[in-house]
Amino acid sequence: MERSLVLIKPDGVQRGLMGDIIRRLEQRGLKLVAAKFLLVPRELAEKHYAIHKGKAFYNDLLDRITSAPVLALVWEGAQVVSSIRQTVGSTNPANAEPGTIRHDLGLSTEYNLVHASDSPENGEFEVALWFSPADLVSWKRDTDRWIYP
Ligand code: FUP
Repeated sequence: MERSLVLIKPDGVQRGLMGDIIRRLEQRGLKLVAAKFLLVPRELAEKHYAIHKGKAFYNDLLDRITSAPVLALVWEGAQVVSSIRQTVGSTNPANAEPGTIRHDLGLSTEYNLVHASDSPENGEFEVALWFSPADLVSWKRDTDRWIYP
């Protein structure tokens, strides 16, 4: 089953937007299977953003993600990665569609509120990086038959 790691980043936590962001994902019909509220160790941030190492914004990116708590979430379901990316919107909120999290709640790339896995492969990698297998809750959701055919 496909999984996506979503991080509500320090700006989302500081601005009190955790509930709003979770509500949008829940109302879409997505299913939560794990959650963890934490201060991100620098080493974890480096592994998470390894693909950006060497870029001009890399150090600032690490400074921001480690600056205050993050809420890490795992969502599971068919095509969950693309569904969440659609609900999250473009990296730069100025380019994000109205109705998306980044458009509706943010104004800058640096403070764009959330991270969401960008492929099923990265979803698996990131979930394994942030969570141990025992953290993932396997559960049957009674409303699934009203969401999926
Ligand atoms: P996304 O997958 O939409 O989160 O975007 P990227 O993986 O391209 O970028 C990861 C994070 O780096 C973004 F959320 C914001 C930050 N970033 C900058 O701060 N400056 C940039 O020029 C590009 C990205």
